[in-house]
Amino acid sequence: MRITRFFVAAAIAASLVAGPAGTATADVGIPWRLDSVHTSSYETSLDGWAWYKDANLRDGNVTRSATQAQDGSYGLKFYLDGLNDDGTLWVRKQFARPDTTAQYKVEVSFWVYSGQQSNFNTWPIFAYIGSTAPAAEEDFTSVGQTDGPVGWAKYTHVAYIQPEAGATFEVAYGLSATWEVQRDYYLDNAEVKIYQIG
Ligand SMILES: [Ca+2]
Ligand SMILES: [Ca+2]
Repeated sequence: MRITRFFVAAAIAASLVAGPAGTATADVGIPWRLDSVHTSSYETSLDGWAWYKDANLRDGNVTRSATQAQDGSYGLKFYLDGLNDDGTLWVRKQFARPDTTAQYKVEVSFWVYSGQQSNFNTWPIFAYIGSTAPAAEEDFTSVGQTDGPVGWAKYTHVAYIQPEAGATFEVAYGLSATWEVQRDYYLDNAEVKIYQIG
């Protein structure tokens, strides 16, 4: 995992305790105030999110689809060709910081649909918040696994942005192939919350 000055120690601890629908507890007592919420349900467009894959993924893409939706009628279909037994596919969007002199807390949440339940052969779900764009699986934080209970499950990741980190930051989420099959997963309803102190 790449750790830069972008993350403080508390951010690492928070990401470890933030699981599916989980709540980070590392910053209890800090008076975080919600500054803004950016919701993407993908009903008419990708809403500024663009998809990327790392060099290990044999093939893959992200398209809007009405096959499954957690909110509204459309979601994102992630198609992964896992025949390399490896590879990561994600969507990414850049956000501006309202005030570049203050520390911020950023939380991204999103929903993943699993069409089956499996006790093995689950695929890791990843999220990322950072000052530069992620390029490969090792840049991401694991936030859970696919194919738990059938249906939709929510995943959350939290990070902290230091004052010196720059005027913009990148948010990304997606999943990795770990099995030699081709699969579709549906994701929807991403929410990026930006908190300011005080
Ligand atoms: Ca939607
Ligand atoms: Ca991998």
